[in-house]
Formats: sequence, C-alpha cells, structure tokens
Amino acid sequence: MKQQILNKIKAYDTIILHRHGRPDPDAYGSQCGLAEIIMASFPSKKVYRVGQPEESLAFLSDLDEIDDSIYQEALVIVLDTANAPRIDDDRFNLGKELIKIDHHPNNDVYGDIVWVDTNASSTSEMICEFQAEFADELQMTATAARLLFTGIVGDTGRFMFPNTTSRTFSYVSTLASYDFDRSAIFNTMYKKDIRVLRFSGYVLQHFKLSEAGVIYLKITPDLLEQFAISSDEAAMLVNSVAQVEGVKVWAFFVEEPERIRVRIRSKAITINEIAAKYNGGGHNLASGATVYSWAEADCLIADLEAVCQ
Ligand SMILES: [Mn+2]
Repeated sequence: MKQQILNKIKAYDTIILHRHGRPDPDAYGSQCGLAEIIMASFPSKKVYRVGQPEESLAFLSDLDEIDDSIYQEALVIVLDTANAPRIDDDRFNLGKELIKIDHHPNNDVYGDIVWVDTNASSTSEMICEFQAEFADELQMTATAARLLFTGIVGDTGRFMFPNTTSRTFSYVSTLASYDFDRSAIFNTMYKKDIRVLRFSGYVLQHFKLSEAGVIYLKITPDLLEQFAISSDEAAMLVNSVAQVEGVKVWAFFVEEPERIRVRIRSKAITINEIAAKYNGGGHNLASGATVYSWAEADCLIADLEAVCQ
C-alpha cells in the first residue's frame, strides 16, 4: 500500500492534500507535513494544501487557495478523515486519482488507494512511518518534523492517551532530532484563554456524575453567551472531567442553532457504537455524535449508563 502511494506521488506533477473540517493538530500536521516532505523530496512538483484555515492552528502552516482547474491532472490525497462528507473542500473528487490515509476505523472506504492503520496514534505518525520506510527517496525536514510532532502530540494528548505506543515514541525520537522549538509548540498549543478558563470553572462546578459512572454536561446557548465562548471552545473542555474518581464515560452536549453536538470519551468501555446510533462515530474511546433535542440527549445518556452498568 505504501509503495503504491509512493509510486502515485512520483507519477503526478500536481498533488493536492485535503484533511477534515474543523481541523485539529493531527489534520493540519499530517496534511502539511506530508506536503512539506513531498516538496522537499520532489522540488519540481506542485503541491497544494487546501481547506478552511483554522485560526488556532495558523502558527503551524500556511494553506493554499487554488482554482478548480488545478484538479484536472492532480493526485488528491486526503489525510486524517474517516468519512468523505467530513473532507474539507468537496472538490476532493475532481482529481484524477484519490488516496485516503487515515487512522480512524475505515467505515467509509473512499478513494482509489486506501491506507488505514487504526493502530497508529495519529495520521501524523503514519506519515512518519511512510517517510521512514522510503527514507532514501523521501526527505524529512525540520519543518515537516515540527508539523508531524505537533500532530502526534495533539492526538496522543501529549503522549498520555493509550494510543501512544513504542512506535510512537520511536518516531517522535527521530522527529526530535530535527531543529525546531518544541517548547514554543507546547506553549502555543496549550495556552489558555481567560474566557475559556473561566468557563472551565463552570464546567467543574456543574457536571453531573451518575452512579453508573457517567459524567455529562449540557451546555446551552445562553451559557456560551454568558461566558463569551464558542461551541468549539466549550466542547474542547470535555477532557477536563477525565480525572474524576469513578468516571467511566463522559460526554459534553453543546447546543448549536440546528443541533446538539456531543463529544463522548471513555476510559475503557467502547462507546463508538453508541455514537453511531446517534448520527456519529469515531474511535472506541473517543467519539462524536449529533442529536436534535434534549430528549434525544437523555436517551443517549441512558444508553451510556446502560453500557457502564
Ligand atoms: Mn487524527
């Protein structure tokens, strides 16, 4: 599979890299890290990184705005995106060939070549593996190392999540040999906005813990307004209750104008099947879902309690 992907990269003069919407550090890191490796290894190729910019990740890399016509003769590679509808910039289908590289469960098999490794901590780790396997043809650079390092740090929660393996550390060890400022990355990634910090105070005061070991918090628009935070900022605090003694599964419900977005996390119990039942999916221990009423949210909570009992 990796050999096939390398052959395609070598065969095309124009390569366009996509990732998922609402990007996280791994989406940016794997997309822009692979772009950097290709550009350094094949300087004559035209390589583009597309998708909506995310302000909090702008420190990582620039993105490219491109015309539809560029797709005509292009190879398109989509990184870190389990489902085709989640791909940022729906022109991904306009290219000549499509490759999927991802570490989420392969429920939506899109593309001509699919490389999915659910044992990898992150798509950034997979790009490290790809580069290492063809090190005489693919060149790692300090810029790529910085991007991939950030992606791995993001998806492993600074190497604390159980997806972190000896392979992860081995690739990170290689990345760390390149010249980039790791402290600056950590300082930027984990700096705290005072509004968000104040809201996390609210979260810690108001979450509910059930006897079954389910923590949940319902976040309404008036709360978001009161603390002047976005629904994304609120949802991002989901792991602030992970250390509560006795918790098995925890979920944040954030009401948006058209729907209630749910983030579900778990210590050990598989929760992605429940997420799938509620218009979502994801990893065994980290999933997202969408419900359309608070009554439906209560059904989801009841399902989480049932699975914890
Ligand atoms: Mn990822």
